[in-house]
Amino acid sequence: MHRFALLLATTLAAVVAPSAATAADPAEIALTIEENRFQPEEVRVKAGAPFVLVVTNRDKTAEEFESRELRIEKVIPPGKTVRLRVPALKAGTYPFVGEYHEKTAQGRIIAE
Ligand SMILES: [Cu+2]
Repeated sequence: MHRFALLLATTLAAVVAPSAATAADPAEIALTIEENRFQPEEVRVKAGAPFVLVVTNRDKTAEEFESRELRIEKVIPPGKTVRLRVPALKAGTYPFVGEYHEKTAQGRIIAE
């Protein structure tokens, strides 16, 4: 049976203080884990620019965000949000999974 509740994940622009003269903070990309799936399952980012994945686990069990390609492995407790800094990526596709529910929790980052 298909779930059709699509939560629109918002890409939050980093808030930069008006006086900040340095380069903008890295973009923040929101990812939600719900019913052991990522939403969205596909994220597009600019190649060559670091960013921050802001991952919220709405499930009642822990999940582990894991990507061999990104060299990230991080447990996200139930109900918590974790910020994962991702360095600039070369153009390409970088799969990730929720290791505790690998059959359903699958996604990818596409750097272009
Ligand atoms: Cu793991």
